[in-house]
Amino acid sequence: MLPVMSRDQCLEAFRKMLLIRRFEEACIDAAAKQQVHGHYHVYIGQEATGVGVMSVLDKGDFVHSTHRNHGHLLARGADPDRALAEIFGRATGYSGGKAGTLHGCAPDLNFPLSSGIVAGILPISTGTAYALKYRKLPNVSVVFFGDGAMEEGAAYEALNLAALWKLPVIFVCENNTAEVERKPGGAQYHAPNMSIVELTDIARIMGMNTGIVDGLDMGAVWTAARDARERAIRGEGATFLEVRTHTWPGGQYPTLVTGRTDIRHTWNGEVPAEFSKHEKWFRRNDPVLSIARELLTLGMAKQAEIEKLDAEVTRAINEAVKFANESPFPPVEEALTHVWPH
Ligand SMILES: Cc1ncc(C[n+]2csc(CCOP(=O)(O)OP(=O)(O)O)c2C)c(N)n1
Ligand SMILES: [Mg+2]
Repeated sequence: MLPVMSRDQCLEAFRKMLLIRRFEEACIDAAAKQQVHGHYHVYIGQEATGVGVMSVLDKGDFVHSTHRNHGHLLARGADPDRALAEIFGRATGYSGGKAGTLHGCAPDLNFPLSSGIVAGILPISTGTAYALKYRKLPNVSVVFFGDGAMEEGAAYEALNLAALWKLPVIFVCENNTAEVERKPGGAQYHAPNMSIVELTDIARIMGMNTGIVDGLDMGAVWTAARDARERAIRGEGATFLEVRTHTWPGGQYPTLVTGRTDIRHTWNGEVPAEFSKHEKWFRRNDPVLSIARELLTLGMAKQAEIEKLDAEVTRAINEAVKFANESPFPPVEEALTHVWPH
């Protein structure tokens, strides 16, 4: 429920969610035109998680992400022009076009990197937390990762050290397979193969604070992240949050199978006939529509305000697409700069 946040905070958080949604839709369009090269992953369906967590962070906190980093970057306040230019491989991107979609970062926002290696980012974020503690800084290290990371050895090593050394980390495990009934060994193509049922049990037996949060409930995400941050700053160590969302049906090879989000579905309750087999997405699982409905129901925003926000955000993303397309590719002579030889 939203009321734990002020009206201004709610509207700003919702604006960021919409920005992410329009950005990802633009990426899918661009990929269809071969403007995004190689495989990429979008954050559709998980917007309330990144935005909810990021809303409680301080400038001095550090954020780390994965192959699914676009939404985290924008939620942290990244410039959509530079973020999209990076995904397009252009010289004006955050990493001069060399990081692309998989290694999104914004160093000026204390967002040092994302790793495309599943679970590879957990030890790095734990190292950041160690540095914060060593320097006695009043900040936290936040790391986003998928449920799939819990199959990997690197995750266990990072969780162990974070627990042992009481490091200021917030581990945000984005379980985007909430609809899958977890059974030991019962993997499905998009859900990990685990010997346990509850992912939080792993962190709990290490002595960490844990929580399971509904990823459609931005207020709950916000509260859980705020409490985790406060504990970490008090020296009480790391928290492991599992945030559950339902798999967006267009995600595997990103395709707009639920259409371009029509914000009017918030109040007209329509499920367009062409998308009827994804009815649940429209009625319940889409966090953008779900939060918009909450804003309306609670009287925090009117239809016209929501439409205005959407128009502003759409304009900003159209400009980002233009900026990215008009930006040059990095010069060939720079192919070997800013890379490590091996
Ligand atoms: C170590 C490693 N193994 C396999 C892959 C291939 N891979 C890329 S994304 C992905 C699924 C990851 O699932 P999850 O962590 O739940 O993230 P989600 O895509 O669901 O957000 C896999 C297996 C990889 N990138 N790194
Ligand atoms: Mg997953």
